[in-house]
Amino acid sequence: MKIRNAFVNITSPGRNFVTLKIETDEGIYGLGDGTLNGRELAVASYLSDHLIPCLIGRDPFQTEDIWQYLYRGAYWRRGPVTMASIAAVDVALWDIKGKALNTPVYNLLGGRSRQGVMVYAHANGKDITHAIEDVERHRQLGYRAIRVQSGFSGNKSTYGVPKATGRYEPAERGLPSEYDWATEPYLRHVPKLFERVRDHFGEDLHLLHDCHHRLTPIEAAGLGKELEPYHLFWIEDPVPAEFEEGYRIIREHTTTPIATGEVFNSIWDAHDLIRNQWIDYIRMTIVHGGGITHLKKVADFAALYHVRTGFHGATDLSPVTMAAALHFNTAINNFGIQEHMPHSEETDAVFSHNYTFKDGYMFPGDAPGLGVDLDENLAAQYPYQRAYLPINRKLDGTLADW
Ligand code: KDG
Ligand code: MG
Repeated sequence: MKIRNAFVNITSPGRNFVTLKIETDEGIYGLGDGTLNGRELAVASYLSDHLIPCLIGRDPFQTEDIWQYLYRGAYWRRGPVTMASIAAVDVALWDIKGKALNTPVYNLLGGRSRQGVMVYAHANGKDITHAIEDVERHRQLGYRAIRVQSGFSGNKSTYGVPKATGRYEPAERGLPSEYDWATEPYLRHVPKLFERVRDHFGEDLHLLHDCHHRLTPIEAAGLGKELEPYHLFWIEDPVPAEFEEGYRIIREHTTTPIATGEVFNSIWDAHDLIRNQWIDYIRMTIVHGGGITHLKKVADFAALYHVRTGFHGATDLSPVTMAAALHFNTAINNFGIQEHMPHSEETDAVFSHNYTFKDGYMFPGDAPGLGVDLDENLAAQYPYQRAYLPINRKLDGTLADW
């Protein structure tokens, strides 16, 4: 079998997605996600202008060799644009392989290691009372693990809470919005939030929280310590993670588990975090981490250090990535949890899929390959729209991490 052609689809059914379709001379095709929130067109160009010409005529079964060719062959390694592009190719090839062998991708990665993939939902509210109502709503939908974020006095807005009613979607159309940020009221608020939530729901629910890169190591260490009585499943991204050593300080002060890595794109972003056991969960997922081929190595390396996966699963990761993650999570031993932020109806109509949700678990389905398809006619009705993630400034105007 040979790769005959490949092209990039950009569509915006509610939000932007970049999808690579690779076609073979035997009529089988595969899909890969290359969406990079706010920088979509850079990946589209990397794929169309630089990778696709190198793929034509290759054997799509050679996932390892093609991955090495694209990674080492570029000379310029790593970075989110490069690695999302390589991921799009890699995932499309695994999809082709599964279809050609008439088996779901999880069978190519080790077969079933579990019955279902535990997922966590997002609950939020403009204050603690509304957040508790939203936790209850998600509990009734069957979720056993829930991330909780709420607004608080002292900051007009915060990460994870919508400005108005409706679903939370961080990317906004047009140029980047600017929000203000003050750490002190946040640090006073979060322990009160989890005290109330635990008090209301008891111990029989996994609770998670995303700090979204906004703290310093010593602030995060203090927060982790204050949250210990509420037994969180994790706090996520307590500090900006490019400085891995910062996690040592957090680790030395608290037993609250730590998750990070949604912005990572290579094992070399997480190597020290894992081998020093400074984190408990690695969140780098398939689209931003170079695809299934690289993530399998990352997960196997992490397993040696008791680090489990907790893949990013926000709406800016397309249904193709969700499907790939569910196959992956079904197969590996050191799976921890998977984030689940359901896509809009428009997105699900463009990307029909076999994966399902029931009682807090998701299932990849047994269709050959990934079990996702792209309706290109429908996709064409939603042209690309420029959109960005927001910017944060401290109250005196200093630019801060969002
Ligand atoms: O594109 C950025 C979002 O995916 C990110 O802000 C979502 O932090 C996030 C999460 O944990 O889902
Ligand atoms: Mg996050």
